[in-house]
Amino acid sequence: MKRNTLILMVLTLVIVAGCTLVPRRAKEPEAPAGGEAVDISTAGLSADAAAIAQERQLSPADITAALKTYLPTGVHDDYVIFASGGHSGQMLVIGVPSMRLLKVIGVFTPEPWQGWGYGVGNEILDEGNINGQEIRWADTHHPALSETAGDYDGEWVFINDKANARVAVIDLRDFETKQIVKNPIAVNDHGATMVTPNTEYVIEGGQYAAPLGWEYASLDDYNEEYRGMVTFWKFNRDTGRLDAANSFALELPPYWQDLCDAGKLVSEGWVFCNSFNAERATGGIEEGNPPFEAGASQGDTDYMHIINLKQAEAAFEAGKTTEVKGFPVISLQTAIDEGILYLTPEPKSPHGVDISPDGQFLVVSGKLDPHVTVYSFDKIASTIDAQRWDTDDYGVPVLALDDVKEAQVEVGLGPLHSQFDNQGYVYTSLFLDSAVARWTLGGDFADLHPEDPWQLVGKIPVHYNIGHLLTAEGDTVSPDGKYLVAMNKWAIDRFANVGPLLPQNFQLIDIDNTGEGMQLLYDMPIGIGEPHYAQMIAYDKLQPWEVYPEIGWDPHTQAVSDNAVQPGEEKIVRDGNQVEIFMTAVRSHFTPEHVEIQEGDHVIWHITNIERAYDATHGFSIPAYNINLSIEPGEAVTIEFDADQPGVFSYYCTEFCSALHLEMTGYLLVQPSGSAAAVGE
Ligand code: RUQ
Ligand code: CUA
Repeated sequence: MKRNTLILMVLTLVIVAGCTLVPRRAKEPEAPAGGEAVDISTAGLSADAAAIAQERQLSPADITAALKTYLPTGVHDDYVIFASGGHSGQMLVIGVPSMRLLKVIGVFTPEPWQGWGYGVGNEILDEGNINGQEIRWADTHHPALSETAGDYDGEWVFINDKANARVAVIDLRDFETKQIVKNPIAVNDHGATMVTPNTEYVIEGGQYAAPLGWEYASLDDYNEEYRGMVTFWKFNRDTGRLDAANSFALELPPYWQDLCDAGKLVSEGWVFCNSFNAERATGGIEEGNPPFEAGASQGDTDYMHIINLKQAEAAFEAGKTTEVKGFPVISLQTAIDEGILYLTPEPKSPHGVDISPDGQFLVVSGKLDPHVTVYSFDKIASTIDAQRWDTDDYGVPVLALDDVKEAQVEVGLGPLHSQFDNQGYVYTSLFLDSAVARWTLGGDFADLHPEDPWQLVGKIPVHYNIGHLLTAEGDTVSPDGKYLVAMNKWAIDRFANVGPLLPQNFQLIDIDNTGEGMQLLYDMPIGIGEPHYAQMIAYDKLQPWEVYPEIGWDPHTQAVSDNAVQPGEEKIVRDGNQVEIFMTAVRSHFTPEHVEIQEGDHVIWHITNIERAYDATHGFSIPAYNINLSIEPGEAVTIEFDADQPGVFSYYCTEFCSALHLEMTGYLLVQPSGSAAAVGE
């Protein structure tokens, strides 16, 4: 660390003192230079560095940014981002500060490198089918890392599919998707996924209202028939699965619920969801109605939903539910009667509600209001206790804004989402300003900024049109500060032109130099979809396996498979027209290398990678049969197919695993039915 600081100071001084720099482009505010001049030779620094910097026209800020993000070979990142893969339906894993893409995890979409959906994973992908229709893409929005006591624990990560209201579970022991659930009562979602502080529940809030179960109803009956919802999926850590039998939903008014967040510490046991279109506009521009964009922003306020999850859980356990498509739903009336649901106004067309690390403050930004509005949980609780409220058209209690508001802070144009650090600062994305605003919390955080709680204290431009942003451990009870990533919707001129469809731009920002502003460090193009949200966890909290724990491991059950094949036990067993193949893979051969069967056979093929070496993965593909597997060290897989195509098919290993990798192959010979060979002549 000390050496880095020294190098940084030296380089800064060399550049400032010795070079005439030609600015190539508009620059961010530069990092301040400082310290005493140091002799380059005693610092052990190459004298060429200044020349390189000059030749590449690097400013002092560029050099500090490079030094802060560069990792020498073999050095690991301090943080890992789990980002939504947007339309790709996948999860991106990115190192910080290097911003290197470490992995794309196959989730809702088949992924060939991981062999996800080409013989393995198909049953999990099928869990996400809708009425028998295969859905093999997703609009992933919000990943959520599992938490213990409000802190990321590095064990699981969840993500939603907005387009189809589905939730996926990824196990961080092997970074593989284990489950997909389709929400039975909603066809799309948005306020997902968020977890309660001990990951008891994974929250899935809806968005565009529809009759529950998405049965047909005329838009003329919108107020009566259309509904919002939030679903609480019970997570079972022992099985590593969402447990539908212990999950339930809450019927909500047909306001378009947007994003949710779980309360923590003082607000633990509560869930908050913002909404837009409290106007209940139903669109129809083609019939002369106001378009949604106008109709849904006519009013000055929308509604934040305040949900007493403990009460909801009690109502569910007491059986105070009705069933929609076989799924238990707490009706709106029950939610009112049981004290489960409350509303309070929020400035128009907000996007998101974010809860401060102490659980006390709820931050909401109206996209069309230059302020963030901060609510106090204490005030919400005391207003509810005092039963001081009006009601909306459905009879839901509405708490007056003045009763529950703590502060409003003017931050800039188009505020969307907020994140927190460990210095009492909040960072709010400004979509219209293309900037990140930094402002101060009050309350218990006021000690950190006694002179100016609830004040805007800085802004940094980003490029361009930022949506979400994330800070290190930013959704936990103890954020780390240090880094912020702006998730920008538009890149425009930041990267080489790759045609009219441009990548998203993740910008890494140093927020650790408190009091000295924020520094833009790095631009990372995301050329795979639009990742809406991401979370950043300390790398040392992750404990992934290097190889599967034992030979013959089934990643789906996370136990040794009954179908594991030990070396020496390879065989081909025929039973009628069913052929079962027991195969091992090890550098550089499959055993067996000849598989001769007959057209029409049903094939069950078990393969175990018997390697114990780190990184000794083998692939396995069969042409024309759409089979492509990745078999990691220790892993056992089983595939099944009907041998409906006669001919000669060379299967081979698709990972360059060794010097004799090309020889890691074999023949699948499928005799045509009725041929001499097939009838055994
Ligand atoms: S939203 S800014 Cu889905 Cu969280 Cu996109
Ligand atoms: Cu195994 Cu290539």
